[in-house]
Amino acid sequence: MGFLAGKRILILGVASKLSIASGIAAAMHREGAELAFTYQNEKLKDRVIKFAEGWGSELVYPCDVTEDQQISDLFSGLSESWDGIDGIVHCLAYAPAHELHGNYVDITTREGFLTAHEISSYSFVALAQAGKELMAGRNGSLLTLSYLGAMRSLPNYNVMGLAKASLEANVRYMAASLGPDGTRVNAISAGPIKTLAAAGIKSFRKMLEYNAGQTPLRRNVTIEEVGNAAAFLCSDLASGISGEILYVDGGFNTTAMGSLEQA
Ligand code: NAD
Ligand code: 0WE
Repeated sequence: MGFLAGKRILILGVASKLSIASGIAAAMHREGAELAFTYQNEKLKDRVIKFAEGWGSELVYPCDVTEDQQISDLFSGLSESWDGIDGIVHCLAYAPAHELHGNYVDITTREGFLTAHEISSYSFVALAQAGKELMAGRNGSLLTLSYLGAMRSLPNYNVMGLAKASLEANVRYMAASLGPDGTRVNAISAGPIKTLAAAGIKSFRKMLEYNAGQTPLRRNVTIEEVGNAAAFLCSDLASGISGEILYVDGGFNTTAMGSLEQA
């Protein structure tokens, strides 16, 4: 029996088979969880329904996190099939493309700043608020995905770094707020992975190569590795862990000068 047997977990952010959310769904399905999914827009609907089928799920709901109504409809829809939720996995982020290329101080706009923070950080607490009642008293777990750009500056990540810093603080405040209900809140800070969100980033390939060379493990991480850590954090094996940012990055964040091999 898998270590997530009997757990009901909602996953947001599947867009393709390369999505980190897909790696998480595969690991959680393997460990015996019952899963539900959301899609951002009609363009993604049929694709997510097909993926869900592959992971044994018929529970698929629309949810654009910029719409309060869609967030509230998501949980009323889900409550028709589930009398409780054991986990919510928040695997989404967005900043307008023009914010992610160029000199931070020169290019950042008020609108881009607000959009990045709304979609990438506010949405996490909005989902927690809407799902709170269904999660209370069942050793539930909330999980989100962050990136090292929250803690360190790096080229072009720009306002997304601020949004991830906000998201990580959100994890700590949500953990304090929901702890008394028995609900844990954590983040995984993943190393760079080539997903759809990454495909739009200029010189992402160069970054992946540099990152692999400077990482203790001398390689990049996979969505399977992030999936396994996510399954652990949402399971009772992690019952003592809350408010934590767990790095799944091959050790990259722990060095100051990873390697001189390619210097
Ligand atoms: P992805 O493109 O596969 O997933 C991003 C998802 O965000 C998509 O499913 C998209 O539909 C969703 N999304 C965007 N705006 C939305 C909205 N308004 N409402 C609902 N959904 C919306 O890319 P990914 O790399 O798997 O990203 C998942 C998470 O992992 C993000 O939080 C990202 O910041 C984080 N992350 C990615 C990497 C990486 O290198 N790929 C590294 C660390 C963390
Ligand atoms: O969080 C991310 C990327 C999230 C993301 C991606 C896009 C591309 C398409 C947010 N918004 C958008 N908007 C779009 O229009 N990552 C951790 C991956 C990533 O993105 C970078 C990185 C890394 C790593 C951007 C610049 C530098 C490094």
